[in-house]
Amino acid sequence: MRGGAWMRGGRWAVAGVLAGLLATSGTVAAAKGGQSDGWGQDFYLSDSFAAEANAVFTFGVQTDRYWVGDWDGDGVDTIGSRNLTNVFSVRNSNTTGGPDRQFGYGRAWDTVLVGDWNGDGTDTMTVRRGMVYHVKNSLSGGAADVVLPYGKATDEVLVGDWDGDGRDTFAVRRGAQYFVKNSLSGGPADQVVVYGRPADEVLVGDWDGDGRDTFAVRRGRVYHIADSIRPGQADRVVVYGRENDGVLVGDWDGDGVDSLGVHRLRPALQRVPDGSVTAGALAGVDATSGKVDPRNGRLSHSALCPIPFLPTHAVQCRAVADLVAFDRAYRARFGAPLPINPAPLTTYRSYEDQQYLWAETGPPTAARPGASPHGYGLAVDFGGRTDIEFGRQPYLWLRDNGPRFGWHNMPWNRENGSNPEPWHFDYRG
Ligand SMILES: [Ca+2]
Ligand SMILES: [Ca+2]
Ligand SMILES: [Ca+2]
Ligand SMILES: [Ca+2]
Ligand SMILES: [Zn+2]
Repeated sequence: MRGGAWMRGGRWAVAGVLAGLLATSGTVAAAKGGQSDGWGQDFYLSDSFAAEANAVFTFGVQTDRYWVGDWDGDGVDTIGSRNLTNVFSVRNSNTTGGPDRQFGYGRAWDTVLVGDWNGDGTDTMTVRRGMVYHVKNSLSGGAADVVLPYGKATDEVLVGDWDGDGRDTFAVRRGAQYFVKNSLSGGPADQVVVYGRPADEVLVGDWDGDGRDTFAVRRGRVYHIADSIRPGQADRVVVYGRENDGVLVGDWDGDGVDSLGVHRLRPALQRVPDGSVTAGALAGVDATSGKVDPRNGRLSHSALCPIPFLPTHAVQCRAVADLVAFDRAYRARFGAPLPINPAPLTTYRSYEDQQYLWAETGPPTAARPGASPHGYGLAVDFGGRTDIEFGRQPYLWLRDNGPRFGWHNMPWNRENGSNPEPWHFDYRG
């Protein structure tokens, strides 16, 4: 029932599906209703707004995306995931384990919203394609139950039960303005409200258990929670988790009150296998050759170092100092950390990870295992929560200043190159 998040439509329209998945912006916010914008299969859920998690478990794999729903109608919200294709897995308890149910729905890159569209107490998926919504009232594949146009293709959409009638509907967000609608139909909004700032990440939940969903604003690890839909001050301000966490909203204990949860990737060297190739064995290797090499993706932990400002990710130790200096210069210019994409596989990519991508997505989406420039720990992909686009900041600054620190957007990755990828930078220090 409760819950929601806003999603940007149409952000996957870039060349290269894997690039779309891992290396460019997608969803910007997260919670029940929308896809979590975070990554990682380790979950920390809290039933109160205390900083401590009371459910800690693992579900899925590092490249999965996540949603929250009450899949079995027992009043308890749990986690659902989608793999790199279109297969959804849902689990009905907030504990470590495999899926209770799996089904294929929609296409791999569809924007998916979760809600109780028919008020039967069970959450299901709606696929959004531009301004057309394909509503499904059961957890299964096949044709949608209802197909409806709604709003504009560029709208950011939130899901919630705004009037407490047990059915979830949409609210359209345009900047700091929210157009709340209590039915899945066209026509004017039932309520229009201004809340927060245009750039805020917004969550939806029933924070006080009155049956109606309202908004919360996330700024880093600080959440400003409002118990009614109205402008003005938050009713509560809470601090939870870490800045890079994906955030989730749900009623994890079935008491009628929504609370927060987070999920995150494990630290880099806990995730990647300890290979046998040492830094010395890589002398003279051209990391950008694109040729299959048995050393690629098999680096020893001794050659890899977590990135100090993004410890879920690693590069070769010899590149770290220059990356940190690059980060310092970026912060001085933009007031934010160097925007390395916090998705998995955007820095060092092990041979096992390359094999997994190859098996899941195949050519031409994935590089042949053992040929990825990421397999030497000397490449990073920018993006994720920051848009990296040719001709715009911060791409222009990264392109022009990266070489001072040994990091290059190579000619073939430039706008008119053979493989245009504004987000991909190689280390040539
Ligand atoms: Ca449930
Ligand atoms: Ca339902
Ligand atoms: Ca409703
Ligand atoms: Ca609860
Ligand atoms: Zn890359």
